[in-house]
Amino acid sequence: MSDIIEWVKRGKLHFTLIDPDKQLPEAAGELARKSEEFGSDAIMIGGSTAGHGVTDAVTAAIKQKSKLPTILFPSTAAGLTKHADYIFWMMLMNSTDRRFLVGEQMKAAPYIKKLGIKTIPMGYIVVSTSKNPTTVEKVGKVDKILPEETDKALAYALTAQYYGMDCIYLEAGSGAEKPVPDEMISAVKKSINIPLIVGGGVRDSVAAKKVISAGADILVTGTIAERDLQKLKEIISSVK
Ligand code: 1GP
Repeated sequence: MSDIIEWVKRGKLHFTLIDPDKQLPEAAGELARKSEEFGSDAIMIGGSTAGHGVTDAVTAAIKQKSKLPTILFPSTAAGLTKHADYIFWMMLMNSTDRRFLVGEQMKAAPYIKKLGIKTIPMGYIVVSTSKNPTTVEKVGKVDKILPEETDKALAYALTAQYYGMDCIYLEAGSGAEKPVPDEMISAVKKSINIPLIVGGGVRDSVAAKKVISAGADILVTGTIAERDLQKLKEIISSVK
């Protein structure tokens, strides 16, 4: 069992996502320091295109400035680094591309063993809440889950749980127009018995509160952390 099961026993959590392609190492370190000061619980590191070089430099800088656990959230096997504490060992459950089900994982696995990074098995489910598809929808070639298709999201979440995943991530995609709907979050939370992470499109404390009240154990925010530190602070307070 991975550490995430223990972490959620502390209460509702907030994770800050840093995209190594959008932040220089020094700025990323500073953002991690601020996130820790505001009460965030972990730093996720990843992006749709981030490769080894930038991930390595950014993660090392984050480790220098913050004591928070670092969790890789890579889109491909290229986004690995020895500096991270953990990796979300993801299967993009609703991908139609073998690459995101087992292909990239197979490339990464031997390195994970060598580097000794702890894995957190995760069922990653991307929900289509935006008119214009988000990057993860396009890159991941998703079997679309529309906001009203709660049963479909639920079926994917249960599938992941029965595979033995330690958590589910219901994701609207970075920069999504709207977060995952409350009804979907509640329905998934009621049906699973592993931690539920929710992210994508949360830009203020009102939206954050809704996601947490609906049943998310962990809220992830990325874009707002890059744009507005005051908003990030308010979001983290509303989660706590
Ligand atoms: C991406 O859900 C996260 O996995 C973050 O999304 O950038 O919209 O906060 P935002």
